[in-house]
Amino acid sequence: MTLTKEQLEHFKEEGYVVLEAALQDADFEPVIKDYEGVIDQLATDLHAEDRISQLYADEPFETRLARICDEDEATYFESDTFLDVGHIRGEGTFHFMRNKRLLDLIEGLIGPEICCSPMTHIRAKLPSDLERGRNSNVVFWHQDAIFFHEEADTTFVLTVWIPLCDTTEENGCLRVMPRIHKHRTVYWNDSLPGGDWVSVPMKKGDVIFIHKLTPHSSGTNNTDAIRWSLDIRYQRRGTPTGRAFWPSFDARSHLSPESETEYEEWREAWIAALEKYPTKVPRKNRPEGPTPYRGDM
Ligand SMILES: O=C(O)CCC(=O)C(=O)O
Ligand SMILES: [Fe+2]
Repeated sequence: MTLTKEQLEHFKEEGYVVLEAALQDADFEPVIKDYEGVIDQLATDLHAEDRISQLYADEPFETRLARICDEDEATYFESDTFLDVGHIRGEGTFHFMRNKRLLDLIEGLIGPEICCSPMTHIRAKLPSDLERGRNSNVVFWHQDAIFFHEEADTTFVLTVWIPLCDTTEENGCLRVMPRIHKHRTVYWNDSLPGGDWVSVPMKKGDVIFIHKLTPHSSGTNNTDAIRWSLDIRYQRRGTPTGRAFWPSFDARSHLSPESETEYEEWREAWIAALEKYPTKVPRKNRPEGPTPYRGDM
């Protein structure tokens, strides 16, 4: 399936587009299997250290980590880092980033030469518990354009946000400000103007494409299950990712199919990169207020 004319038009006009039922349960299985394995190992380790009273082995993917975190505060606050895609380097997750259905849709905006950015995250938005000062993965309004280093300022980077469960206002679904991308402005720091926004509840299987100038956010998770999601960024092969210190990979190439990256290569590249740069290298010369965007749209 490719992007329809209407979907393309919606993206150009509104700065985002939701693609309903773009993926099937089987597409997610490799990712979920990777992370079920990670959480199982975590439970075993924490139980051995007496940090949790049981393994919660009967809990499904949607809740197991949340029950572990009910008992272990440190895991609640550290889950972001230790689960992240470059840290886990799961084979199923790698193959998901090259999922044919996904890339066919992305091709509609990027073209057939597709690079996958190292700015890829899995988010376990854990149940919020404000009384205990817990509020996992609440994301304030921002454009993704502010997260790249200068060399990618004119690159078109597409954010592909994919829920691994149904998302609702109650569990902290995504929210977007439509049409702000048309300002062609990057709003650094807190310079983003207020504006009308919409909640974007999504079903598992739906995918949203977000322009890097489209402000988005998400609130608290007021359920007792996890709002799992992936956010992956794609761009034309050969354009700078703005994260040169971490590995990008060629997800699809018609021109030189031999350049398409294999799993082992990607995994080794992450191991080497994290040894050198365990944390993100901050951007130099970060502008203070709004700046004009002169890049590709
Ligand atoms: O997952 C969220 O709540 C927000 C994620 C986000 O800001 C992004 O994917 O760029
Ligand atoms: Fe974002």
